[in-house]
Amino acid sequence: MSNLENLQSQILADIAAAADEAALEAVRVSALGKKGSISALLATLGKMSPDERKTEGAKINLAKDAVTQALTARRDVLKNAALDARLASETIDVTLPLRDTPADAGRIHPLSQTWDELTTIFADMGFAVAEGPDIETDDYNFTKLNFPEGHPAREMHDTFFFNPKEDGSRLLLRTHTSPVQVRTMLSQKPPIRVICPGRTYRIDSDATHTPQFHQVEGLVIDKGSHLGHLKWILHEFCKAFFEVDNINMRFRPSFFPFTEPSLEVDIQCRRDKGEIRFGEGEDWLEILGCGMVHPNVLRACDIDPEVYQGFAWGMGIDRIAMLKYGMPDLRAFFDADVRWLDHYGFRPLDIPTLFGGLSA
Ligand code: 2NL
Repeated sequence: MSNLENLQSQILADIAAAADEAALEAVRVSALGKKGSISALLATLGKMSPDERKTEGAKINLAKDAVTQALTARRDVLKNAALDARLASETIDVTLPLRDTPADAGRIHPLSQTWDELTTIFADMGFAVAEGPDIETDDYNFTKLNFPEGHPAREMHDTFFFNPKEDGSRLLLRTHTSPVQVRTMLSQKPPIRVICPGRTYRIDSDATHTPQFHQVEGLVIDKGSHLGHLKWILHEFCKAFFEVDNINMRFRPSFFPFTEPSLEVDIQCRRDKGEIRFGEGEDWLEILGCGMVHPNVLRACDIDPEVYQGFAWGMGIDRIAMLKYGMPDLRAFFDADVRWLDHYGFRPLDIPTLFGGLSA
C-alpha cells in the first residue's frame, strides 16, 4: 500500500473512532487544517514536474475528498446521537402530578377572609370602602362624635392615650373606626355610602377581647334616609354573611353617644354541642349596634341636620368571624400557629364572591 493509501485509511479509521464532535474536529484539523497531513501533501505539489503534479495531485485530491465525505457523514451521526441523548435526558413526564407550591401550603387567615367577605357584600350594595389612620386626635375619636369633654362615656372606651403635647392635647389609638366616617363627612358631600373596616384599640384582654381588634362601621347620609333602610341593609347583610336564606333579627333599644335613637341587633340561633345554627332555634346572639346619626355629630361634621339624615352601624369583625367559623378563643387569631391556621384558614385562590360562594 502506498503512503497516501496508508494515510487515508489511518485518517478514515480515526474518523470512525471519534466518539464526539470535539474529537472529530481534532481529526479534521490534523488532516485538513493548515498544518494537517493532507495539506502538507498538497504543499509538495509545487515542487513537482507538471506531469507528476497531474497524477499525484489527482490522487491527493481523491484522498482529500474521501476524508471530507467521511467527516461529513460522521458529523451527522454524532450530531444525531448527541440530540438523541439530550432528548432522552431532558424528558418530562407530563402525566406526573404537580408538586405542592408554596401557594398551596399557605392559608388565608380567617380574619382576612371575613374582611374580604364583608367588603364583597357591602360593595355589592353600592358602598365604598374608606380607611383612615390608627393614631387619631381626641377631637375625631370623641368630641365630634358627641362625647362631651369629661363625659364618662370617654372612660367606657378604655383608651390608649399618648403622652400629652405641650398645648395639652393628646393623640390616641382609635377606639372605633368612627373617626374615619368623621373624616369622610368632612371631605365629601352627601349622599354618602361608605363602610370603614379597620384596626381598633382598647385596653382589654380575655378570651373574646384583645387590645387590638377589628371593626367595620357603615354610614349612609342622604335626604330621606331612615331606619327602614338600615333594617333592610342589615338583614340583607346577615343573610349573605351567614349564608342562610332566612334570618330572624331583633332590634333592642340601646345607647351610643353618636346615634339617636340607638339600637342593638340580635340574630336568632340554635346552640347545641358547641355548634351554632342561624335562622332557627330559641337563642339570641348580639351581633352589632346601630342607629340614626345624632344631629350633633352631623353639625360637627359640617352637615345640616335640617336637610340631611343619616344612619350608621358598627360591628366587631373578630367577633362575627368567631361566630361564623366557630372559633372559641380570639387570642388564637394572633398566635401565628400554623396548625391553627391550617385548620381554620382558607385556600388562597378561594376568593369570596357572591356568585361563587363566600366561604365554599
Ligand atoms: C358597636 C356599635 C356603632 C356607629 C357605631 C357611628 C359613626 C358615626 C356616626 C354615628 Cl361617624 N354612628 N357608628 C353607630 C352605632 C353603633 O357601633 O357595638 N360596635 C361594635
